[in-house]
Amino acid sequence: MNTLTLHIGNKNYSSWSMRPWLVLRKSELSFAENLIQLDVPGFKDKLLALTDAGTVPVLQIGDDMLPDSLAISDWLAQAVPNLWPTDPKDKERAHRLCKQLQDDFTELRNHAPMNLRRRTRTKMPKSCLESAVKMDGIFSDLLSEHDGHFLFGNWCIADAFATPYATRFVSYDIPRSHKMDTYISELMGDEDYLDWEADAMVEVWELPDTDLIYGGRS
Ligand SMILES: N[C@@H](CCC(=O)N[C@@H](CS)C(=O)NCC(=O)O)C(=O)O
Repeated sequence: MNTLTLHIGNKNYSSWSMRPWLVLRKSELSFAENLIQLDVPGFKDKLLALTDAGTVPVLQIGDDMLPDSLAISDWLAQAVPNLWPTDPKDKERAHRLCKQLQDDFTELRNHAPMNLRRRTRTKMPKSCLESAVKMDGIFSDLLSEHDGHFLFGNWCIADAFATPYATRFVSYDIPRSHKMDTYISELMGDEDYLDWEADAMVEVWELPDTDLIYGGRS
């Protein structure tokens, strides 16, 4: 197998980067990581030097560059078994859910940006809370339908895609069902997640616009 390097953004803020990083950890493939500090002068040029997408994450496979968290996860699932559910219907549903987690829930994403160091109890806007309720419903139904602690029973790529959202519920103290809360604790107690979080906690870079959203540090 070619050498793998995952190019990522700041661990405190880059929700997109966290997903394939978790998938890579679960794949047990060895990989290097290259962190590019986001939103500082010259950062976009560095991203565009990797791929035309101009975004992270990017998986470097030998000399090839693969952008997009879901494309990277799909590539890894081809290389390593069991990263998607084994049941074909569940596999298809898990894939569709990942796409939805990429494209939908805009209100939740915009009003509650991932910020692992953040803890606030400020009341969030109605549209954000509605988006959260919708996600809680989808996740709770899947958890009820499957045995095990994860959306489709065993851990799969959909759980990696859910993890940055889990942190938002905690950072912004967003109301949730008991089932959702238990699931969030599972994701945020995961040893690979905790390694990522530990790195985020000691990062020195701050994005004031994100840190100050909804009342600043509290
Ligand atoms: N659909 C892409 C989105 C990636 C994305 O938007 N990444 C953000 C980092 S969290 C980024 O690179 N932002 C820099 C920019 O857009 O200039 C994926 O799933 O990887």
